[in-house]
Amino acid sequence: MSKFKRYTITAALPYANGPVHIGHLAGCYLPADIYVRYLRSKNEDVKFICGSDEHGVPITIKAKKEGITPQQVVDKYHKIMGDSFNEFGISFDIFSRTSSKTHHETASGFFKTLYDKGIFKEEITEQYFDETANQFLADRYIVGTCPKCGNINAYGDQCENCGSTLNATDLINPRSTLSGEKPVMRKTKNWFLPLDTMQPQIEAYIDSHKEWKANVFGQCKSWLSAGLQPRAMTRDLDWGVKVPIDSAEGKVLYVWFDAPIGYISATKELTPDWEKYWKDKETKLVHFIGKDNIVFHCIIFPAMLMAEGSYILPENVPANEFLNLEGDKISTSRNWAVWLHEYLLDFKDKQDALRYSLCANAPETKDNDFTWKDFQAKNNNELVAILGNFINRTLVLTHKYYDGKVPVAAEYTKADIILLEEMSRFPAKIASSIELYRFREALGELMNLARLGNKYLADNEPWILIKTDAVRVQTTMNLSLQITANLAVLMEPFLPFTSKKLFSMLNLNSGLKWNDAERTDLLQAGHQINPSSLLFEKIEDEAITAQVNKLEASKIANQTEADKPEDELSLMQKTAAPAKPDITFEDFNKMDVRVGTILEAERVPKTDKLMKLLIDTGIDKRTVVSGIAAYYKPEDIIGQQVSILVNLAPRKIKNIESQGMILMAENNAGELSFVLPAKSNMNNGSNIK
Ligand code: B3M
Ligand code: ZN
Repeated sequence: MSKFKRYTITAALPYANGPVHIGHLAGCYLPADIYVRYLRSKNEDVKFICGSDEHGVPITIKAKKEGITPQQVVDKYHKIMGDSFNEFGISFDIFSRTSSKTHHETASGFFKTLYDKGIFKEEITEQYFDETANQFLADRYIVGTCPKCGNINAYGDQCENCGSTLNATDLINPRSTLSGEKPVMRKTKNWFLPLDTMQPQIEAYIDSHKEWKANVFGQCKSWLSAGLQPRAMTRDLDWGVKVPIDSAEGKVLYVWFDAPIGYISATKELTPDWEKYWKDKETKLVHFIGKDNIVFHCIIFPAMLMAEGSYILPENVPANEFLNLEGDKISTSRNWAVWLHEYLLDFKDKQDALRYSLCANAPETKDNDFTWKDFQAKNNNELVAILGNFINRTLVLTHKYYDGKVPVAAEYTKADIILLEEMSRFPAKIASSIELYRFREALGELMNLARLGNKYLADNEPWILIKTDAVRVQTTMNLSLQITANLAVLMEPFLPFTSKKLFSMLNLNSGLKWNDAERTDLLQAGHQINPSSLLFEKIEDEAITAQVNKLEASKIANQTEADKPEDELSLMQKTAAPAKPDITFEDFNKMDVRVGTILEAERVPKTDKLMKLLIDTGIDKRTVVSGIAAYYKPEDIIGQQVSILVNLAPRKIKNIESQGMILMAENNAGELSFVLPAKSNMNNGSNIK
């Protein structure tokens, strides 16, 4: 298949501070699992590595909140996560944890190697310190305004709004999340990875991977062009892997130093042969992650591996974007999530329905939205009506006409020969999409094979022909059964539970592999199949309404929450974002802003936010796509005056050319309002300056 002899596939180590939700699944665990199951089916040598990330501030913050120790937090969530992944069919070869002895030894050994090689810059710097809590404030212990995008709730290590990696000292207006107080500066010694001096090597590495997904490559390039900065690999905290040098009393490794080494320690725990999977150039190392982890996997971890010197580097990092839920960002603190362990209780034995809908809707190239209605539609209109329907008809007719024995195919018609050819092309088609990490496309092809089967049955109508041409029906049913057998093989990575059931109904060896599906005779004439049952059940409205109500309840609880006296953080939300850097009058003058009037308005189909507007600008009439649909109804804004930037270069949005931009005011809650002239006698085309 490629120049590689074996594969090391990792999925991001989830923080053991909460259960798994559908955003995690769609972001990395499901695509990783599909990829690995496919590789196994291709008989590749593969190790699928994961475990829980048990260090770092997210854990200690959670412990404080729940009034238990960090160890109790990680024990609790390591188990919940591991069990639910397992029940959902995420087929890790190991789900380890970073509190393990092997991990502590491996991570501290790795640090020591870099230290002994003189890689780190040892520096005394001023770091934020909370005098009330008597503690240094690293990473998530501190929030403040992001210097890049103005988000007022950026963390000390990362801004979740714009994705920038930050140092705590970059934050404007910092606040301790422990006491809410303004921290003071205090001197402390830390060890820095000199990403600045390593930039040329890192840049060469990234540039050798132009095949990476555009979102991943693009993010890397933008960090590189901003210029890499040295980054502290140690922290003044007490929870984590102790820094293995004498002068580092009371310090631990930065969680993003130890966590990726967790992949290595887990492999060590899995197999004594672990070095093959990490040090042999013929091993392909692929990290599946969500987009907020890109910099750590594409820049910082490779830099650590380069500095160490004996390891291979990640060959690909196919990060996904985010999955939203019912139009809103998934949020643990607001309980706006579909929790996997709850899904597994509410939808017994329906793992594949969720696997299907998350894969069909995976946020591969942009953020996507999960809605319960869409989940129901995907199950009922696709799994039941296309895939299930084809297989069910085939199996039922086989039992009815032939007592469950595969009939002999008689003579092939021209149409049969075309069908056989088409069938045999599916394994390669699906494989090539999977190998390019295009799992939605791959799943779409799998469904096309079922569609092909449905069409074949509809064209040949065996249920009518049985009365007049029984011999012809034998051939039709034989071929339909062959398609069914191929589906059982090819669906395994996506729908492993259904595949298993189907293999057993077909009384077929589930050890069949991917390339077997290139054949069109997996079921021999005379082979006895087992009694069949429905592979998928319809999901009724009641089940969906119950889930929607559950979310509604979270929303109401959050609103009541909002009525409570404001805490420090929400007060900060009321403050305006800081001003952007100065521009010259010439810069300003480049913008041509006019008064215009909305002539027509309609929602852009299949989007929540977008509206297509026709605007009279006084100069011309033009189309503008604007993200206002959540705040205005089309019928309410026809005739509305607006301010419009008319010399913004046209750009395509959802395939519509947008020629300009409507200026909107946005408050801290994200609500939008038109910005209009205060007098009514401003004709279209009036300059705004
Ligand atoms: N625990 C971050 C996260 O869950 C982190 C991933 C570590 S992968 C080495 O978003
Ligand atoms: Zn930001």
